[in-house]
Amino acid sequence: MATNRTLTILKPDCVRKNHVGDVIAHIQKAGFKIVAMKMTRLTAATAGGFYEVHKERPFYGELCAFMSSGPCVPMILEKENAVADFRKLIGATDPAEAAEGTIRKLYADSKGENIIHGSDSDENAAIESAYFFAKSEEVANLA
Ligand code: DGI
Repeated sequence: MATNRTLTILKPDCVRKNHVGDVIAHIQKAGFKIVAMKMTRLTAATAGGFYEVHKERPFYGELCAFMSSGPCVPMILEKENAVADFRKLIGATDPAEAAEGTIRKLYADSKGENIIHGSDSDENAAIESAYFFAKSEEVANLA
């Protein structure tokens, strides 16, 4: 299986609840390497651009308000089969439906405030990574 990358965001609820360290430890124990990381506060417009695919959905306004409600921690992660394995690690969108032991099951409160994002395809991982990071901010060689 090929090594590839995924984009995650530890969302504002994760930062507010002081779970950044716990969630990063969980991610690293699962074998993901951090290729890029920062803490930033999104504007509603930047959050809206990131979730543009959902702009016709009824929860879009709420989602943009939540994602810009405080600082968040975007990261690019690398591992074999990163996109699929990371989606499995974080669990279903609604924490009530997420499998036991997943990050959303352990730390999230609701479907709207579900602590963490994970890209859903290699193509989106590349687009989303470029949304947050310049190439010069990615560590080229993790060894
Ligand atoms: O890829 P996911 O984050 O698991 O889920 P998604 O792409 O379907 O939705 C993106 C985010 O939008 C999700 O993490 C939280 C938010 N969202 C999705 N469905 C709902 C929602 N927010 C609210 N308030 N209500 C929803 O039904």
